[in-house]
Amino acid sequence: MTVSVSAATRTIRIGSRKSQLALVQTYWVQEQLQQRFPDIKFEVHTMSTQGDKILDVALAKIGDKGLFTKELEVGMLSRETDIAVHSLKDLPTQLPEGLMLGCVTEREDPADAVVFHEKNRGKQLDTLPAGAIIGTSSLRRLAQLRHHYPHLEFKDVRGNLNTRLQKLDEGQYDALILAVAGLRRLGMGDRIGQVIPSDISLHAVGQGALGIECREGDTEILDVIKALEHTPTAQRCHAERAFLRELEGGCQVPIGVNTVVESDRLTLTGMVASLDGKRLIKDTVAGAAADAEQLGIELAHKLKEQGAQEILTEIFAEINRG
Ligand code: DPM
Repeated sequence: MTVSVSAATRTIRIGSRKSQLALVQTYWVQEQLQQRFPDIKFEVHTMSTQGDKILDVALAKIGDKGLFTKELEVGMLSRETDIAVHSLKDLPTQLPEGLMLGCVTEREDPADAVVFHEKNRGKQLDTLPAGAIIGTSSLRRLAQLRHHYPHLEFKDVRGNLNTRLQKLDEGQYDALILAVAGLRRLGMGDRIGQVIPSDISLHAVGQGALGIECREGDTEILDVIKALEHTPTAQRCHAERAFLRELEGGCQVPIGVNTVVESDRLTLTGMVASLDGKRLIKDTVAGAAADAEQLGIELAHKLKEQGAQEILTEIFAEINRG
């Protein structure tokens, strides 16, 4: 691909969070771009986000509006940086005015994984003893796993991956639920004891993909980052994000998805669950991959017709109360 680059674009500044996972992801993007555009200088600028600072409050209670992304967005709007690399699942579906999702990279396995405490080696979720404590602060994971494994107990866990694994190893939990993608990117894929199949737990919208955000109208920069776009992943993620947006769910609600693109045809499955896991509404739509967003909207309407809105309204009330 040839992209003409003006003098002003000779340096592109990339905003990133400082966590180990964020940096691994950002350096990967930097390296991929550098290989394709040797004449441009790509600089990484790190920043702390609200989500990195508030570590003692359950995620669901601090709201979801760009907890891990806002400071990076301010950086782009004030022209301190030009682009930002995010775990796509942390990027809200509504972006601030003036910014856009410019690129979606190829997805890692989007599934969730179980990491077991050493004493539970060889076990799986269904063979853990009754009352075993599972660490997660994802309402999505909580609701679906409660639905399938009523014998398990769930406890909040916060902090970065290393902190969480340390708490597990210290014996505070019997097992943790974490994204396969994050563990693999940090070279800790060998700690995965079980990959949870999609018929048990649907993954989060955008899980396993990176999203590169940029300013609207910066066409040269957009052309540069588009070089890393993976079309089938982008189609899947645009369908998933349209589904979430249409349900008006933030990232901290029990909403899960699974998408497949094959021969330009996209199949999207989505679910909304109550926190106790007792009610779970799930359905599937399929159509042309080029109509990804439309399919996401269609699925949201299907779930609303089956009572998804009531479940979400209850959950928002519950979160705000407690
Ligand atoms: C969001 C959720 C979690 C992260 C909620 C969810 C997990 C929180 C938890 C929106 N962001 O998944 O239902 O379990 O306490 C996050 C991770 C990654 C990106 C870590 C993880 C890495 C994987 C990826 C945190 N954001 O989910 O284990 O790139 O998708």
